[in-house]
Formats: sequence, structure tokens, C-alpha cells
Amino acid sequence: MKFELVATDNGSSARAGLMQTDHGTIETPIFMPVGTAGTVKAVHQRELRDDIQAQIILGNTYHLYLRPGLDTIQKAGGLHKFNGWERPILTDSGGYQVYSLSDIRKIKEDGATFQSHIDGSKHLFTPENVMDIQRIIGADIIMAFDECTPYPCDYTYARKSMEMTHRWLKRCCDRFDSTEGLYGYNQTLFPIVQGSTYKDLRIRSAETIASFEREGNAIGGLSVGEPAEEMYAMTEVVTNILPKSKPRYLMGVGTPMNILECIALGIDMFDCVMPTRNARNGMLFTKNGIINIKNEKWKNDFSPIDETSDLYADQVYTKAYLRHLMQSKEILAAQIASLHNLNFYLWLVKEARMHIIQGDFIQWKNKMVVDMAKRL
Ligand code: PRF
Repeated sequence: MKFELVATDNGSSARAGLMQTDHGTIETPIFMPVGTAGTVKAVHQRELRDDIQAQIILGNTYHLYLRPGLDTIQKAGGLHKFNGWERPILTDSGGYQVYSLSDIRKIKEDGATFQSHIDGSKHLFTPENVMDIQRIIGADIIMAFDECTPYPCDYTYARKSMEMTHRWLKRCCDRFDSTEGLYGYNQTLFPIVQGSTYKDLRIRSAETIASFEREGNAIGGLSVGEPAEEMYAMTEVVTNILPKSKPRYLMGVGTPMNILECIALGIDMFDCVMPTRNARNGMLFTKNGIINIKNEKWKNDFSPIDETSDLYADQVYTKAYLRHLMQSKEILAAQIASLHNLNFYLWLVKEARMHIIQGDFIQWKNKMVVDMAKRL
């Protein structure tokens, strides 16, 4: 993987960059649609590639390992072959999903034991086997095995957990560096900063993670219920320490406003289920504010879903029609709304990139965060 900075903003820490992987180049800042089970829910690959020009998607180790299982993915020739996505993929390590999804879990120094949320079967994730699993899945960017602490979290637990995440990182790197990809292209491993909402822990964690000198770095343990101001404060502490020359990925963030604020703090990569999950509940993000398409007020509104968008689905379908599909629980409702929201998120980061290069990012960002927060 190669990362090159194209421009840096004068009024903030925002950057525009290029990340080169063996499956293609990614323009940063970037949003990565979440494809938990190897599919971005309700959106097929041609729409992702051609309609909204997604550059990289996410997959989850936890889900793919449980179903369809490694045997099937390996026989397919890796996840790219299995799901027909030829551009870059990033997989999360399971360090978050084990804690948020599985029924029973026990975290020890060796790793995390958990019960599948699908059939109750018992499993153990260790830093070593999570590297092996992500080798088999074959993502371009794989994540270290970490513990994401909840919010709030007492100081002693946060410190011990962070220290264990650092020891796990050493084990991840040792395993990753002594193995090779199975499919003939390169993979790279990103470590994850933890430390809850404690500034001193975040500083220690960022310094430790940076000292591993991997090709990119991630920030975890945020957007877990803390006030946005705390998330921004922790992100700023960490981005001031992580090397400027490498991409920075803020995991699981966030709202359109969170994304713009964190781009200003020097984040390059984001992922979040919000655009797709909220779409399935009828919430649409637009440049001018948030639409609840189920609202009665759209019942007879025959204007396009989004007049300002160049997405085919936004032009050809009306608000009244999408509302009808939502009310009728038609599958197409989820498809149109998910595509719309992902298109908006990708437009947002592309526009941010343009303004960083152009030199007026902060002015644009300050106007956008006000406009986007309106309720339409
Ligand atoms: N760790 C991992 N994945 C994550 C997180 C984390 O802390 C978060 C926190 N927002 C989202 N996804 N491995």
C-alpha cells in the first residue's frame, strides 16, 4: 500500500490523499460503505461501482467467519471473488462485533471466547487466528484484534484494556508479518488506538500504535455513546500524534456532521452503518437536511427524491412513491433509500476533498454542518 498527500488545508488539519492498493486507488478522505456479511445491504455491486462510485467497502471478520465460513470463502478464491467486488476491501477484525453481537463473551489475555449470535456455537478469537482468518478472507486492509471499551468506562478498566490491546497488537504483527496472502496480492495491517475518553491513555495509545510503524493507523473506541465533543477532543489528541504521512481511519463514525468535523481534525477514512441502516428506517440524508420519508407530509409530494442529486434513483423516483414503498414495506424502498444515502455520503467526502484542494474547506464545512442538520 502506498499513501500520498495531495493537499493539506490551511485552516484545519484536513488532508486530501491517494491510497494505492493492489485492487485500485482510493481518494481520501473516503467513506467506506459497510458490507458486513460480504454485501452492502440492499445495494448490488454494479450500483456501488457505477451509480455511486464507491471506492472501497468494508466486510466483517466475525460475520464471514461464522457464515458462510472460511472453507467457502477460501474455495471461492477470497472475498473479492466470492462477492464480485473488484475494488479494495477492508475487514474489521471482530474485536468490536464480538462485544456488540455475540451472546456470551469472555475476554482473557489469550483472546476472546464467544457464542455465535446465529446458532450459539462456541468460538475463540485470538490475535493470531484473527490474522489467519483475515488472510483467508483476503481483504486489502485488515484490522488488528482489539478490545473496544464501552462508554462510560472506568479508568482502571480502560487502562488495562488498552494495555492488552497493545500486547495483542504485537501478536497480530508477529503473525501477520510471518505469513503471506493466499491470493497473490498484498494485504496491509492497521493497528487501532484505544484508551476510552481519557486523554493520557489516548496519548499513550497513539504513541504506542505509531511506534509499530504500520502503513496506516486506526482510532477505535469512539462513537460508542459519548458526547460528540468528547469524540472530537479524543480524535484531535490522537491525530496530533499519529504520523501525517500515513492514512488515519476513524472506526464506526458517523453522522454527516461527525464526518466533516473529523476530516477537519485530520481523519482520512470512515465507515458507518448509519447511511444504510437509517435508510431502511426511512431516514434520508440530503445537502439541505434530513427527511423522514415515512412522514405524512410527503404523501402527495411528486417531486424527485432529491433534486440536487445526479443519482438516477433520486431523479426517477418521487418522494410520494418512496414513501408508499416504505409504508408497504416493499424491498425496493430499502434499495432506493440505501443507494440515496450512500450516494450522499460519498458525495460529501468527495466534495470535502475538492474543497481541501481548492483551499476553502473550513468555510464550506461550517455552512454544510448547519444546512445538513435541518429537519425537512
Ligand atoms: N474496534 C474495532 N472495530 C470498531 C471499533 C473499535 O473500537 C469501533 C468503535 N466505534 C467501530 N468498529 N475493531
